[in-house]
Amino acid sequence: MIPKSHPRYESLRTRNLIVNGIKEGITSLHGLIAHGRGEAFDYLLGEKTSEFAEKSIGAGAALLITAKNPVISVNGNSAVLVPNELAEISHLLSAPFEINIFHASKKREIKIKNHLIKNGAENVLLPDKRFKIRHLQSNRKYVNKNGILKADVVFVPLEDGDRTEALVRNRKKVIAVDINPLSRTARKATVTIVDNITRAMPLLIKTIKQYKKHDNKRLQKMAKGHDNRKNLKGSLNYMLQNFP
Ligand code: PTJ
Repeated sequence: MIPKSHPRYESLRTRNLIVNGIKEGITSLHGLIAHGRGEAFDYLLGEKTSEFAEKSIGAGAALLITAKNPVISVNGNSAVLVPNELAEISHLLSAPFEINIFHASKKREIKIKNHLIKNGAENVLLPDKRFKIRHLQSNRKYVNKNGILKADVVFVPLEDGDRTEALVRNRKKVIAVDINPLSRTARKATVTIVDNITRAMPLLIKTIKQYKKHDNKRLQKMAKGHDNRKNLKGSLNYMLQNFP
């Protein structure tokens, strides 16, 4: 049990989530490496959400609300770090989940699904070998026909390199959460939220609730006006200048 007074409480809490996720067979062992990389970038952010991330959260919320068929793609890291928040977003948007993992394992897909359901999710889809997206060689090309296949907007909280690019080439808009502004995912997504997923998700929920009151035209304009490249540059400069 970590005392809340510990100066690194939040960091230790999230480490434990990943470690427990591995013990429970939800998170891949590689998830540890991904998490460590995330922690290093979070130091550069001063473990705070920047104004650039706030901007992307706004654009991402606008894109998600105005999507016809939004879907939330989940892997072994996001499932254990923010399951309740993901479930809340899914309810707010009436968007299904689709499990899509890099380190292929049917067993882990089912474990992720059950973990999401235990945390309030309802509609959780699994990939189906009868359907695939183009421009992707790996196992991740298999998708569900009621999820990623028909989606116009895919929310990808935290993942590795080549799939975002493939999703975009399949004419889908992608909203990614990636604390590394230099990653392939960050550079290829339509909207990248450069922040720790644990801070970004509550803010995204708050923004979706607020923006649901706006009309669609205004939201579409906001989403269209987002310049991802400029935002990534801003995030990177923020990190470089963040020393006291
Ligand atoms: O469950 P699977 O098999 O799909 O595997 C999931 C991981 C994450 C292990 C897999 O997708 C992978 O290997 O990812 P990468 O290539 O390590 O990339 C993960 C990205 O997420 C990196 O750019 C990290 O900086 C970033 N990241 C890690 N932790 C966080 C994060 N971004 C936001 N919040 C975090 N907490």
